[in-house]
Amino acid sequence: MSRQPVEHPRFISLEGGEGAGKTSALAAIRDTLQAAGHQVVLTREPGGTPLAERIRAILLEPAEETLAPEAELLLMFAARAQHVQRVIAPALAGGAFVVSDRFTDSSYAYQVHGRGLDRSLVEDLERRVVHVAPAMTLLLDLDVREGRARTAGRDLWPDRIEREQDDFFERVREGYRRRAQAFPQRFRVIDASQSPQSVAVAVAEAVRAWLGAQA
Ligand code: Z5A
Repeated sequence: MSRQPVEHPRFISLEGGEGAGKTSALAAIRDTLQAAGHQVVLTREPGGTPLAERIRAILLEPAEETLAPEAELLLMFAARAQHVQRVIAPALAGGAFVVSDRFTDSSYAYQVHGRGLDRSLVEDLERRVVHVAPAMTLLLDLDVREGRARTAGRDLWPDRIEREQDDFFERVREGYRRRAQAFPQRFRVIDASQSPQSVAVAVAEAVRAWLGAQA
């Protein structure tokens, strides 16, 4: 069935490039929602269910055989279909807030802008497979080199996507910025070059303001 994904009022996604600081931002979102009395389910993509985590391993483990961009996209959506049906939709139906570390915007940023795949292919998969969208997306925006410098010490064995060159990640960043411009109601862009504490404060303020506007 093909239909536009519907924004769910308790669904939040977090996006950004490598090293943007999603880990502490996620904690700030969770803490803010819990402080307001809400039940929160934190999850991530690709992954979020045992089977989807196995697909994540295929996607991220470096392999001799090059993964075709189309295969990469379809694996992202295979994991997403499983994630939506097994975790996200049941949690939303049960009244919880769902906070996903990455969602469909990642596929537009990485597979459309980064890899150069046709946007209509992703739009079609989104309409046919996903059917749900976040009502708020926090984008941690950061200079590509700064982000990569942050993770350089940690990633002794960079994953398959982290092995891409800077120009790939520049296209990804530009892709995110264009999505934020195209969907200003949904996106909140956070300057991720600030200290972790300042990013956490900015994230918490954005979530509180959003909750206030919804009430
Ligand atoms: N992907 C895709 O292509 N298509 C899709 O549809 C989806 C995903 C869903 C896996 O995602 C990959 O999948 C990802 C996109 C692709 N590929 N890449 N590259 P992931 O989210 O698991 O991977 P990631 O983005 O590479 O995660 P990351 O590098 O760990 O980023 P992060 O979570 O934002 O970083 P962090 O762990 O919070 O922080 C990284 C380091 O920076 C750490 O040492 C921190 O202490 C430090 N840090 C954090 N914040 C700061 C500040 N403010 N100042 C200084 N240092 C900081």
